[in-house]
Amino acid sequence: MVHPGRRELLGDLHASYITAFSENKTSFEFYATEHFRVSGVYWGLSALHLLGQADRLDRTSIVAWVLSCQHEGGGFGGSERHDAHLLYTLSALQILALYDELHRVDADAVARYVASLQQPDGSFWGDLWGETDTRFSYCALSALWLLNRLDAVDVQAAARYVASCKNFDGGFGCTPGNESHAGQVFTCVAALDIAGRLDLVDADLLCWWLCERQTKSGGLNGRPEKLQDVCYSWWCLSALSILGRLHWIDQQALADFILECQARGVQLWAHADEEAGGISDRPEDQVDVYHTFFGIAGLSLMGRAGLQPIDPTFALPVEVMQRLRQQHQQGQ
Ligand code: GRG
Ligand code: ZN
Repeated sequence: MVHPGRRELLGDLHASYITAFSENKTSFEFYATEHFRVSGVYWGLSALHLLGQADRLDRTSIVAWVLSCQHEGGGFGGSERHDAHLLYTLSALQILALYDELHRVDADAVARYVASLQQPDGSFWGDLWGETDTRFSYCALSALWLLNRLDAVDVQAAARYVASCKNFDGGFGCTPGNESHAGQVFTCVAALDIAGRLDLVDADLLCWWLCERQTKSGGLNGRPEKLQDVCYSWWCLSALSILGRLHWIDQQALADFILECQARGVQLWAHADEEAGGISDRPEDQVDVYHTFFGIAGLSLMGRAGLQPIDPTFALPVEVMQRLRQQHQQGQ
C-alpha cells in the first residue's frame, strides 16, 4: 500500500544522504566504489545542484582531487592513481563544468587524448585496451563539446558509426548488430544531437519503442521483458526529451514510481533513522547515489517543482549549459 503523503519529493533528505555518503570515508561502499569515484562524485554533485544544495560539498577539495586524477596524457582515471578512461574523463570534466573550473585543465592535452582513441570507422575505444562501445562515442563528443574542442575528432565519422548501431526497432546497441538497450539509446541519441545529426534517428519508431518501456508499475525498463528501474527514468526520458516526445509516456505514473523508491526512514523518537534519504532502483531496495541522481534527474526532466531543470543531452543543469554556451561564444 502506498503510504499517504509518500509522493512528495524528499529533497532535503536526499541532500543529507548524498552529503553523508560523500563524507564517510570508512564505509564499505566508499572502498567498493573507488574505481569509479569520479563518476560517483559527478552523480552526487549534480543531484545536489538540481536540489539547489551544491554548496553542501567542499568545492576546493573536490576540484583539487579531480585534478589529481588526471594523467600526463590528458585522460582522467576513476580515482587517484587509476588508469585513464573516457568514462572518467567525461565525469571529471562535468564536475569541473559544474564548478566553472574547466579553465584549470589543459584542453589541448584532453583533446589529444580523446582523439587518440578514435578509430578509422569513427568509433571510439574507451581506453588503450581497445573496448569499443557507443557509450565511448558519447563520452568523447560530450567531453570535447564541454572544452569547445569538437574539431579535434572526425565528428561526421563518429555520427556514422553511431548510426550503424541502429536496429530495426529504432533503438541502438553498443556495437553494430547488438540488441537495443535504453542506456545505449541515450548515448546514441545524445551523441547524434551533439554531432548535429539527429536526422539519423528514426524518431517516431524509436520513441514508440521507448514509450513501450513503461510497465504497469509506472516505472520504465531498459528493454522488453525486463524489470522497471529508476535509472531508466533518465536513459529513456532523456532521449524522449531530446526528440520532443516526453508526452508519449504517462509522466504522472513515472513520477509516482520514482517517488515510491525514496527511502524515507522511520521516525523513531525524536530522530529520523540513518536510513533516511536516497532513491533505490525499485521500491524497498537499498538506495545508492547513482539511482538518487537519475531519479532526481528524471523528475527534473518532467519539470518537477523545486528542482533545477537539467539538459537532456549533456546531463548537466541547464544553468551550467547556458554559462558554457556563453563562454564558448566569447571564445573562452
Ligand atoms: C553523463 C549520464 C551520463 C552518462 C555517461 C556511461 C554513460 C555515459 C552511459 C551509460 C549508458 C548505459 C549503457 C546505461 C545502462 C546502465 C544499466 C542500467 C545497465 C544494466 O543493464 P542490464 O542488462 O539490466 O544489467 P536490465 O535492466 O537490461 O536487466
Ligand atoms: Zn538502475
